[in-house]
Amino acid sequence: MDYILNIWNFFAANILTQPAYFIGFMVLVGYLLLKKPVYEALSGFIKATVGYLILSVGSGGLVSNFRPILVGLKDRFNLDAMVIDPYFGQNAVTAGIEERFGRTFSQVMLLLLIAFIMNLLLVRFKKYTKLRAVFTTGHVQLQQASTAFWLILFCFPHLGNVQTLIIMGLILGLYWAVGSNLTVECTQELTEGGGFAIAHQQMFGIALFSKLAEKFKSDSSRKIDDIKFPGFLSIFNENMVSTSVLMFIFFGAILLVLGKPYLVEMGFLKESSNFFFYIMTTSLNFAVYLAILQLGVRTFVTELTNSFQGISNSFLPGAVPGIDCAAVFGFGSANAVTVGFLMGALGQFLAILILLLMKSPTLVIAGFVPVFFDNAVIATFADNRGGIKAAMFFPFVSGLIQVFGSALIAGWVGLAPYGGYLGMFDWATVWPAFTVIMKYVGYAGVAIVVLVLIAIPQLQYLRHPETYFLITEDYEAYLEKINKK
Ligand code: ASC
Repeated sequence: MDYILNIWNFFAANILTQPAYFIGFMVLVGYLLLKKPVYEALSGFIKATVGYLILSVGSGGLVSNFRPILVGLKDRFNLDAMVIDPYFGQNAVTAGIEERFGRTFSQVMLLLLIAFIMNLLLVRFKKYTKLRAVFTTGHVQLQQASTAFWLILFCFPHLGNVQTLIIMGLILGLYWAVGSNLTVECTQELTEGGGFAIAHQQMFGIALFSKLAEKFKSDSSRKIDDIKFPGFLSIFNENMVSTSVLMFIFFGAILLVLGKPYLVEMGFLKESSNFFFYIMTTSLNFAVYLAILQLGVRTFVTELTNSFQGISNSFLPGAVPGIDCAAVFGFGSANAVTVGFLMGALGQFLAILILLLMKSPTLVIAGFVPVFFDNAVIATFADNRGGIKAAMFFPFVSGLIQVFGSALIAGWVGLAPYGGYLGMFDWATVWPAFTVIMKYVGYAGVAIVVLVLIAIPQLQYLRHPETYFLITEDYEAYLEKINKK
């Protein structure tokens, strides 16, 4: 048994929780199952892994460069506030779990095993479960596992370790399978049969806003990239230029507020450096990392789509892999990313102002990851279905919800004093709802949450039984069928 557990720990630590290798590994296995020569499978492994690592350079660069700027506002003004950001959220759980519940979360790898196997089984039996996607974004799974651990202990503080593990495995495994499954239709549409779904932290949000965005569709609604600015404004037609200009204004304003002395003190720039050029370089770097990220997506997505056929043919018929939300930045209107980020930031800042004015006991600082990744993704999907108005409106709404939802839940469950909360859209909406149900209804509440999650894919299926599986199995045939209708 120990031996098997060691192998699992090795696999979990080095592959499952390292999306680059996990994606590479799936590509390798997929190509081998398709009976491709070994050298082709290896080359696929390398391309997919390198592509994913490129994507990580892009998204990591965005996170590490721009998060300190937003968080700086907290330090600069001595605010006693919690940061909504997955990494801060994870740290807060680690810092508080012992003090608050007398526990440590040592079994997280075991939890991942249970939840992952559950996800595979749910998809394997898709005839009954109607679930079509496997969650593969390991670093996000770890962040979610720690927050879920806290929320579940908050509801059932006296639960034994084994029981906690079972409840978490059940609910998290279902959330991963059901959430990523919810994104199948809109992602296939956006990527024109890209053959993947989203496995991240705003899956219910994507499904919800994609649905609502349809209401914005009219004969005159245009997608962001269809809008062509005339005259001097035409420079905005170029994605790299518009991103740089808008980020210069946005981050320039924040950096000016922070002031050069503070930034020098924090080691962001040297006393002798020119402040204007520092702001300029920082803002232009945003476009740089975005371009890197998109290159990464282009490099691995095709490999993944082609090779996953092998896995789905052999083990998981009609399944798609659920991957990082940043993968959609390679599709749809390029400027949707910038628009979503800015509108989401507007929503978050407005919500924070309202919290301040209402003297809320829990203050929130906008974290870069929720503001950027959630809202840029929501904008990309909303733009695809409903055009520019949807792409502006929904990220704004999401920004408000992220702040209010996180402030309420983190204040209530006692995470706020430890400085952070996950803060992504589903964790400011769906998970707080689960927590309320479980806290007040007890074990029957667990049953309710599980039943609701199980029911969601069934309802999706009932709405379109004839094309539900076709959309992942054969996208061309799916298109033909809906076009005929
Ligand atoms: C997250 C998280 C990240 C980013 C990244 C986006 O939730 O923890 O590092 O989003 O996955 O590409």
